Amino acid sequence: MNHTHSKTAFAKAQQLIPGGVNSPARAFGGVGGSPIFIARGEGAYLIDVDSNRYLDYCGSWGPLILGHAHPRVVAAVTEAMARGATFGAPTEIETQLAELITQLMPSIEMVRMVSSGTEAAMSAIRLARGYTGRDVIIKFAGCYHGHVDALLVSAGSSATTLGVPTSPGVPKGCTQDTLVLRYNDVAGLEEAFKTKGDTIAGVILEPVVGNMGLVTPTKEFLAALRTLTYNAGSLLIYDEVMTGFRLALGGAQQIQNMKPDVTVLGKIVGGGLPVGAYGGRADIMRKIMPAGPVFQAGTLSGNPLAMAAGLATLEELRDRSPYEHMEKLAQQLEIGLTDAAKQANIPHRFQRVGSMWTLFFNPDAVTDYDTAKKSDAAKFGRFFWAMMDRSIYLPCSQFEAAFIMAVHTEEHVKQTIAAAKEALAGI
Ligand code: HOZ
Repeated sequence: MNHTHSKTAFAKAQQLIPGGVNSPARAFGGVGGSPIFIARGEGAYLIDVDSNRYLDYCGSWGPLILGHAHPRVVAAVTEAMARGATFGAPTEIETQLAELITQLMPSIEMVRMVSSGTEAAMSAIRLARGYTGRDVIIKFAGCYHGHVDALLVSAGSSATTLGVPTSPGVPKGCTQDTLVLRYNDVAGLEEAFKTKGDTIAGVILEPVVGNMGLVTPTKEFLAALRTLTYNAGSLLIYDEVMTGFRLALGGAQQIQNMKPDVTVLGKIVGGGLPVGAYGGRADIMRKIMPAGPVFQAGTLSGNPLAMAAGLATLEELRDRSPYEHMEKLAQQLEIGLTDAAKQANIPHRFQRVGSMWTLFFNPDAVTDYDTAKKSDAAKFGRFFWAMMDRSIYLPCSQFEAAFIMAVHTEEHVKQTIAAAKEALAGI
């Protein structure tokens, strides 16, 4: 496959943009080689600047559940743009999107829009601290909540791919109140609450982890999270940036039958435009300025274009529910890729919830950060490029989830399985 234009574009970008990219996850650091530069997207396909066409399982890392350039989203954004890009004053569409979010996720009684998942997570922990008057936040190793100083410790996603335990530039003071525990470790959680319960403002987690590859919580872990936070007066914060509106209309909390106090949203809620949001119980959310004392602000928060993209996306998901379709395809993919890996004699674990999945090059179940890190990332890199050679675009790291989109078809899945058979046999 010819990548000449991508290579030239990357060389130029590296002179002007650190590392040639505006976010490290896309630099192909976990798989080697240089990133392809994208010219456009069409439904389930990405087309690069060398006119190569790929079947896409990254979907811009999750937001594009409806596929690229979905007509309803394009129309909504085009109309909004014609009315004006931003006013820095309230618009009715912000309330419309807020209303739909509260209908789809009943634990969210009020919601505040921001411009990224990072901003939403940062604001949610400030709110937890402001609401409880306590400082300590518990996070879990391998979960990623954006590049918030206080949460950039043992973080997943590109921090894991690139081996960054804690970034330079994050002062010790910013993380001294962050307690990092092991995902799925009930005893560790109980111990933390026993010794420090009255200092814990909140516990933040990905309720199904996408950022160390796909990792699921145990029932016991979820039950302990809810009970311990409730009893200690701490807030349970669900980071549903990846899972929100994806695992079900009501997110991971719907399929887990959980009621977090605060939920962090991003990706799908913006339909591909830069949006984050955080919401929860009304008594908690009323602590946010100007209703309450916890400060948080943003010129482009609730931006009309972004709201239009998010609203059109959520309405489409509500009206045409693609979840069964995606589940069926995901099951077929799981069976096909698992068989292909077995035939090639490759130690593996295929882990999946709904349309989120990871093929771990790991003989054991991946339940936390330590087991995730035992995966053979070099082998994943070879698999990634072998799939690229067969026109399949996967997230470029072993430590990320891949996504089925509503526009994928059975034919796409068959093509992917056939490609994987060849790819796995050759690595
Ligand atoms: N949050 C995305 C999935 N882990 C990564 C996107 C990025 O860092 O560019």
